[in-house]
Amino acid sequence: MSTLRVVLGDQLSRGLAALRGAAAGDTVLLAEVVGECTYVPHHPQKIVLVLSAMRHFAAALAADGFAVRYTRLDDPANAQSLTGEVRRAAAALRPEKIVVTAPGEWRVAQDVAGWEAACGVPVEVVEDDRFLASRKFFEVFARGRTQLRMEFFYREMRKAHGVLMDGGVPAGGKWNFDSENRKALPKGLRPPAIKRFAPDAVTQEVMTLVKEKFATHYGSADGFDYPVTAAQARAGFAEFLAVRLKDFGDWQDAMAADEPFMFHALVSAPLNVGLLDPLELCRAAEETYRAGAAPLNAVEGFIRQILGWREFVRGVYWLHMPEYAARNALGADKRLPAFFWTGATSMRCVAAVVGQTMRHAYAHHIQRLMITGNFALLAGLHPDAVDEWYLAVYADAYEWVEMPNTRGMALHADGGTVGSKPYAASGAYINRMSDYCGKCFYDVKDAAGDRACPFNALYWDFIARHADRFSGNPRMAMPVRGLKNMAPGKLAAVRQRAAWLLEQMETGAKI
Ligand code: FAD
Ligand code: DLZ
Ligand code: SF4
Repeated sequence: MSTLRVVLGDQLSRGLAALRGAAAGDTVLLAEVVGECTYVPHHPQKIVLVLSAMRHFAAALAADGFAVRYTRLDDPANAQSLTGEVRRAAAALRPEKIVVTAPGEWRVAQDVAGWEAACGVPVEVVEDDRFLASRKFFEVFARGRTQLRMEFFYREMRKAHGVLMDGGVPAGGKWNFDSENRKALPKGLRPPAIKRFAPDAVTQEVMTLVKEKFATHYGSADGFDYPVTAAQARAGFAEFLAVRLKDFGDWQDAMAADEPFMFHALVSAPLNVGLLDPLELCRAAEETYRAGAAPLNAVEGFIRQILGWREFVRGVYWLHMPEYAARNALGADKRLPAFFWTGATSMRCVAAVVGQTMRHAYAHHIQRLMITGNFALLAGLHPDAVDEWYLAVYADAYEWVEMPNTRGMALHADGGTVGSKPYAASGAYINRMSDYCGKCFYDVKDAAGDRACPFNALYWDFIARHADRFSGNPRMAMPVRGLKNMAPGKLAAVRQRAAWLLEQMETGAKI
């Protein structure tokens, strides 16, 4: 019985469920299609990463004896959609069955649901067991709980997978060392250089193609140096374990204008296309701790991101889609200001994060959450526009992970499913955790004057706009009290400044 085995661009794992049990006569299909490159205007480096990794993966499969059907983006016969390419392959090969691993995104799962009718061939969708929490596991975890909290899910995951456990108890006697992960960066501390990967001939060809086809997208393919094979991705991770992991915990939340990567692992992009395995990453980090080469606060912090947050947000996404995509609990309705796409703003923190995002298709978590995300939250930008931006600009962005982080964690638009309180912060937080403010046009200590930091005015305006809602949330008691204690004259001046800033943005003027 011949089977057509479809592998999507973020399913480039040799152990992929749809490849298991492949037999002589089967064909593996990979297709580069314009539809997947443009459903949002992806950063060219993200497209290069996916297409180059697909080409390398297909070549490795073919070398191992698989029959591979590969559609290039510039093939004149290309139908330019996943459904179109599966239909074309089914018509040419006449398989008795199509097998595909469950897609990561709701949008693509809807497409796959139409393949049987489109191709006239039975379609088997097999579970994506590269994730460590199955959808069933998450449903059982969520059942009967009024609130889903990552921390409780994470503990279940640690126990279920035996990660950082000493018998029945967590290593070091504590589940979570988050409170030891919030240090500001001391002056003069320079993170080590990152291992990057010079494009080979395959990648260079893809870069030329992408530059030609997607010239209008934000950012450039130039400077692309992501890993595009599993071997490269493992080498990049090995370097993180050896050089940066020991400091990851201490400076996880720190930001610096000239240091886009700090002590982060840079594994999300290769991990999300399937070049790395999440459990292997956690086990390797744990071994580093057990060997005494990295402290527990760093290792636990790293494992929590992968075994905890990454699996948790995926669980939330599939539990609540498709209605999650329409949530807008705070009624945010403003347009995305142009500086998200250009970086042309006098706010040094925002300009730095947008600038490095443009150059590298990367920003680390606190930059995404507390600079661009925080700004979008405070200014009341519409979640659809913010989601589109995050999905387009980061090399690691797929809706299953992007949306709960953006709409949920950053914008609180999901009403508290992902986080129990909004991550709203004024300039004081940014000043404490970064070196952005010292050389900024704005004054981080001021909230109402002409040069007052926009984060300050927008912060208090945000708390004031939603004071009724937040007064019922004990975790928001402090800012609500702060608002009540503010002299009425001062509050009026601050809110006037916020109104002016919002108006400037609405008219497209620079702030
Ligand atoms: P490190 O800081 O070294 O962390 C290690 C790994 O942990 C990451 O590679 C990632 O796989 C995982 N991880 C860490 N935090 C999270 C998280 N909150 N959710 C899921 N996984 C996490 N991550 C994506 O992979 N794709 C996205 O599209 C994405 N969008 C985001 C949008 C917003 C608004 C925010 C606040 C966060 C988003 N994140 C996203 C999470 C996080 O910012 C990135 O995973 C991280 O910055 C990737 O860099 P790194 O590999 O150096 O991570
Ligand atoms: C992100 C992406 C891009 C840019 N291009 C392709 C492609 O040409 N072919 C393909 O199979 N997949 C691509 N992808 C990844 C898909 O969009 C991905 O499978 C969905 O986002 C589901 O997670
Ligand atoms: Fe950002 Fe305000 Fe600091 Fe300027 S002063 S860098 S706008 S937080």
